[in-house]
Amino acid sequence: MKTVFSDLQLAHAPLQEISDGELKPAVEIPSRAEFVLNAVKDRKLGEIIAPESFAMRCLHRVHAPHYVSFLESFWSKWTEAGRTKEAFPFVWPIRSLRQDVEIEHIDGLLGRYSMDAGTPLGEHTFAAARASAETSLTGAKLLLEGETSAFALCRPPGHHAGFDFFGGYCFFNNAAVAAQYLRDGGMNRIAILDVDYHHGNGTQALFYDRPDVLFLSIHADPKVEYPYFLGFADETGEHAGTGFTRNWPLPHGTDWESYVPALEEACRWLLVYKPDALIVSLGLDCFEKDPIAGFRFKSDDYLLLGQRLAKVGVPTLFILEGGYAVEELGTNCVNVLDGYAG
Ligand code: OKP
Ligand code: ZN
Repeated sequence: MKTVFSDLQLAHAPLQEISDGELKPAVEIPSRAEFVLNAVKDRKLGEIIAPESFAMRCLHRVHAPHYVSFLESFWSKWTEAGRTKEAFPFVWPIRSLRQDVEIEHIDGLLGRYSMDAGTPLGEHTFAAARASAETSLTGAKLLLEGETSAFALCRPPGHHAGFDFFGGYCFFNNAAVAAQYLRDGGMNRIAILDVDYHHGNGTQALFYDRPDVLFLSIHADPKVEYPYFLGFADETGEHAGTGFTRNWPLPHGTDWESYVPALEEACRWLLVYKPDALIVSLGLDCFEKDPIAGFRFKSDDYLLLGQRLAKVGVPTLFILEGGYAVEELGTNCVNVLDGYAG
């Protein structure tokens, strides 16, 4: 299996994040990608290639052009306001505040285009996020060219990012951009299986009214876990997309054994839907030692996950999402890919 990776992605290097009422060391850090890359090399998974460049049009198929421009111009606006360090939003246009005003100040823009205060932005965030999206696009292109699997080593992750907002360490929705690219490349039905510990709210929302992209997600119950406001079992799609979203919220403490029934159900949906391609939003934060999550996967369980996904028998693009136990991240990630490749 080929791996796509760009070291431009390492340039986004947040120092701190707002978490648990404190400024804490950031967890979505460049070394995550380095650990995964080293494991890909050590375990001889296959060739590692750099992403191609893609027109902005590919991002605009999924994200509002004004949102993409906001990210592109963010650092110059931030520094014009006299700021020198990384940025966090702190005010949002929620219920009773106006959505229709034109915002000039960067602090207002940050609130307009974000879902949380937990996602730092810096000088190189746009460049890294763009490289991350191009990494997933290159992986998708490999499938269009006939590869039966590919691994997009993406960072920053994508599944929380929506049409016009960032959050949850995500800026461009890599899985959604790849799914749309596969559709535009002639594939008729795409399935996305999101196995990150957190619900992929951005991906779900982007395809909620569409039958051509099936979204399946197994994750921690949003009643007690981020992102709190989406990912419940009664969300099954709307309009033409009715029935093409499924969520399996699971309790804190879920281990592999109690995860398998949900995974089997998801695989049954894949069997019925018969997608031309499967995109796996591959978060590794169900791992027992993950510092921000509450499931109990062991490293070997990730081999089983890969083996199970191989049995689905559909061309598959793996896209890296979360996973913050950095020391074990490479092993866990490549266990899935190795399990898949057999
Ligand atoms: C991104 B991905 C913990 C704060 C957690 C947000 C988590 C984003 C997860 N105190 N903040 O889905 O792995
Ligand atoms: Zn996650």
